Amino acid sequence: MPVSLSFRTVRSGGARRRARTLLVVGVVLLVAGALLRATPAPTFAAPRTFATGGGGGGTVTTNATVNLTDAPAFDPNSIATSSGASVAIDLVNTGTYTHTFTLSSAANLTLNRSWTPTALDLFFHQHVPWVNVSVAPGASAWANFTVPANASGTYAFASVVPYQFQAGMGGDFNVTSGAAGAGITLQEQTAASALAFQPAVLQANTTGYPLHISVEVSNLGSIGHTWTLVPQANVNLTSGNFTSYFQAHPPAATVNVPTTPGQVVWANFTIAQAGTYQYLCEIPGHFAAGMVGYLYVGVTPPAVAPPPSTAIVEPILLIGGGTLLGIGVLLTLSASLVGRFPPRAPTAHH
Ligand SMILES: [Cu+2]
Repeated sequence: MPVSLSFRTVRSGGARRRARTLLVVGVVLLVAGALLRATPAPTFAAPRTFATGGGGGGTVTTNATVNLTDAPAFDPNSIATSSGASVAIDLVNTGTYTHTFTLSSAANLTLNRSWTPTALDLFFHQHVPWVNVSVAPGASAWANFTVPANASGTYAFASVVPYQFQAGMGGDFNVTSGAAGAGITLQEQTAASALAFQPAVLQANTTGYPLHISVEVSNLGSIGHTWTLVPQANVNLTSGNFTSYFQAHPPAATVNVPTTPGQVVWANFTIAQAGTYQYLCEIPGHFAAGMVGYLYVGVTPPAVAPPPSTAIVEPILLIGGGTLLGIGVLLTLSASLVGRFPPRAPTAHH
């Protein structure tokens, strides 16, 4: 069960009406955004749809952007999702050649780069691809499809334009079996006036793995951020080593946090095992300034975890209260010694 999170907002009384209007506008934008996101229009090829067989948890979606370059290569060349997921991949051809995104339906069958273009075509005739989208130079297209419920393993994708795959334009589509865990949703925001995540602690309790998690991220301010999750449990990166770590271990999820108020972005990923998963902002300097947090999956956050906002407020209240109490005690003591409270001013003598 996801932990319920609340945010305390301080507003001046005069701004309350405007805040309420913004709230209504925000909700409307949120709903509109969700509807738009749910139905990305394919611009090139109709999506292939597969029956999921029902069952499982809520609808899990995987949204990804893949650049098709003239290297030739897919960037990124690895996509992670789960069985039964609704997948929407924005294919962006950044080059001057036509490229295809052709995704094998055969699990754990590696395509061989030494195959001729004819051999590659033959493979895709024998294993009808889940997706086969051709993208013209400078154009973009959607690959929309549902991963079959019984899918699991690595599915290769390639560009079938002759000699592009042979030159390196291939990648892996990794499907985690989603049979055990249902999906859960968490909310995350980046702060308005500080380099911080609110909250800096997220918690997901589950009894089954893999667990599909969707984190809805939005921005309380206008500075660009990323929400980037480490792929391994119990890894504690520093601002000095996270870049090199991610080069060796691609993030489990990374999204650019919108700077438009009310706009949200979803980070969807699958967690395979219990543990503590660190997340951070990749914008240079932000992690060092404090943009880091922890997602606790199936484990209880430690008492010394990065404190929520109330934990910061309480010590201040305690210190403030203690100070007032101390002043009161001193005044009472002085009053008992002088006999007046406050003591009579010297000029008041007759
Ligand atoms: Cu940031």
